[in-house]
Amino acid sequence: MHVDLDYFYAQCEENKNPYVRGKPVVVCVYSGRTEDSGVVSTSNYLARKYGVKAGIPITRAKKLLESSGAIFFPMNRSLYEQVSEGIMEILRAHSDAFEKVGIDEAYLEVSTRTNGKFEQAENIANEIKRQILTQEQITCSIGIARNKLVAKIASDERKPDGLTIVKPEGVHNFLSDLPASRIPGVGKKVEDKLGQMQVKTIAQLSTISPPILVETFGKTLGGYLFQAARGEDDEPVKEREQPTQLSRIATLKRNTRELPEMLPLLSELAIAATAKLKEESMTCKSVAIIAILSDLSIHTKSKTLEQPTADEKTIVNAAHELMKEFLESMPSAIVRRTGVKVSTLSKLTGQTDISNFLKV
Ligand code: TTP
Ligand code: CA
Repeated sequence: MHVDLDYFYAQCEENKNPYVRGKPVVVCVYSGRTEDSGVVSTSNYLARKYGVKAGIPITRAKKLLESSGAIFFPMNRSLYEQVSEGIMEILRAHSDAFEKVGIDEAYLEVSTRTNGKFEQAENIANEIKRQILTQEQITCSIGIARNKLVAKIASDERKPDGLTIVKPEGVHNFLSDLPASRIPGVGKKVEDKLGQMQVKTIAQLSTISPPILVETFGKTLGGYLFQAARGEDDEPVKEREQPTQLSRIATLKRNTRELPEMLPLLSELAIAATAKLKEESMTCKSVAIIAILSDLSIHTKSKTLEQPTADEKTIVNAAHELMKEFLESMPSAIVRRTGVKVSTLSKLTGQTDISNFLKV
């Protein structure tokens, strides 16, 4: 089973700001250079009717939506992460094995609990939809098939609030008329190359011989396309391994050893690392700063916290303190890039822990 949340960031904003319902909603990543510079992260389906979708410049979105009453939100990643976390808990509870592949997407192995019966999988899918809607007011689209590839293509078939079941005997029919671009991993570049080979649909792709695919796309991608066109995929649903450390690193606007000049970026990185930690439902016991100097030498300085935490303030303060100590210990250091690393991670388990954790 592949579950994909519908227009996810925009749906979170609709729930948080009910006054926007019925209007085009656009979630933006502002770059901060000028008032409207940046790109669209996602939009609700109404905004998409005006041609506004992920990746287009905000200025263009504003033109397309002129006098439509559209509402623009800056990206609020920690809100989306909290909503996602609640949903992932629901999904995990309905699976034999669970693989989260992004903030709004996951694969669920349900073969054992359904005895391989698609009807039972359908019941589970409906129950999942009901629980996500009740608990988080979010709709999702689900695909069910005998492997991850077809399940993923299926979840994208009827959006929003879709449920598409492709039984093994129906795979061929299901895939045949779909554009080859519906195969995960087939982006603009591959699509263009296929176009030059007169390949538009998956059925047409399945007529191309392996040597030609390998010659055109290389062994890995060529081999993948050959199998994908036939709906073949034997990747298991993999429980993701827990990370043991997380870091965020970025380049300063200019090389410096002035602490006040570094603090905004350092805070931003600490906040981003904390957000990731929360997304993974983890805490850290150690915090480190990374300093890459103008001569490109790499230095780190770390400290152990009194107790495991996922508290943003604690982690930001620790990073500030460490950078101050580092600069004092290296009087000639001129910093070019800086980073924050959290380590000695542990997983928060159980519902009570997680709800406590969200209050942090
Ligand atoms: P998607 O699942 O691609 O898109 P979506 O959930 O907004 O819409 P759909 O109903 O078609 O599934 O991406 C999930 C989230 O990831 C999305 O809400 C915002 C974010 N995102 C970006 O920030 N930039 C991007 O270019 C894309 C594609 C997504
Ligand atoms: Ca989605």
